[in-house]
Amino acid sequence: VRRLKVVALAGGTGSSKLLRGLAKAGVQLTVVCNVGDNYRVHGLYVCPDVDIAMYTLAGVADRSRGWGIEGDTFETLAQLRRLGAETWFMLGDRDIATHIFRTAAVESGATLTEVTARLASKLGVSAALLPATDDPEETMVLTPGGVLHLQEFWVRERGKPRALGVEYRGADSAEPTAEVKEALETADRIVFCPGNPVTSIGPILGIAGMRSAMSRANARKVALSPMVGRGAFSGPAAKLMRATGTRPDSAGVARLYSGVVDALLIDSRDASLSPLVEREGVVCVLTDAVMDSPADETRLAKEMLSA
Ligand code: FO1
Repeated sequence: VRRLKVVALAGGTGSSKLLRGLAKAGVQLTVVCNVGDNYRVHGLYVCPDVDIAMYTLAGVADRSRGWGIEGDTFETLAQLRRLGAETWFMLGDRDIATHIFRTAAVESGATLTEVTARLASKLGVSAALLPATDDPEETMVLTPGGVLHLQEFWVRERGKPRALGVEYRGADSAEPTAEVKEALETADRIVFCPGNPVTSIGPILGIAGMRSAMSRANARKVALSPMVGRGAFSGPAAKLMRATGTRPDSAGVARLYSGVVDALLIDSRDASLSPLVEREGVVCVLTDAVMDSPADETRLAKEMLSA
């Protein structure tokens, strides 16, 4: 029998839990990763959302931190600090190998798509891992003190500055890759992982031509909300949703995905938001949206595939 072709749109930490569940679901999995939070540091090209998906599917992700490789050491970073370099963005020693490999490949002409496939294969990932675009795109946060890259806002400034807006710089002239378009067109189901709708999934949907590629896809499109009440399970979702004028709850998520997804799974505790979700033209499905264990991850993956 032919395996179900599933395309998952993924951002960072929140997304990776569902990816783990999907990887165990016996489907042919393609992961389309956000690239808006890619960041250059010490001359290295770091792609956090590609890497969290890759390390998660390779079974080496650090689950407690939500980024990097489990058991990694930070000797290189300590030495960089001795040399007086800025070290607020913490790179582990083994993680740095990924960035050296990627930077060298891209500088000798490989696309991000090509080098990601090489890295994933070497790490034993069987799912297809695709950056959403090979073109430059950067998620920028507008603050009273100026425009900050998402990593500067979230990691260096610890998400503290007031956020006035979010911009996907480069998105207008970026294009989904041929691999992404093909995956979407041939998918049986498209799953939106519970990533931050503004900084994880938003930059994917913001790429010129991505929404139309989505609408050309016949597959049913199902999203899992990352919000319970007025907060997210992790990360700066609520603050940045407010900054973009969206209510920071699952009704706001439905508004952002309106016209793109067919159904949104939200936590049962937010059952009262169901009419607001459906007003956006999105079928609302109530579930236990918390993923605290591998059993939760598997259960939610199954629910996403049958919703
Ligand atoms: N997040 C942090 O909060 N602090 C860090 O020092 C940090 C380093 C880091 C290094 C590599 C990497 O792939 C991710 C890293 N992250 C770190 C996570 C990252 O900033 C965000 O969580 C993602 O961009 C959100 O999707």
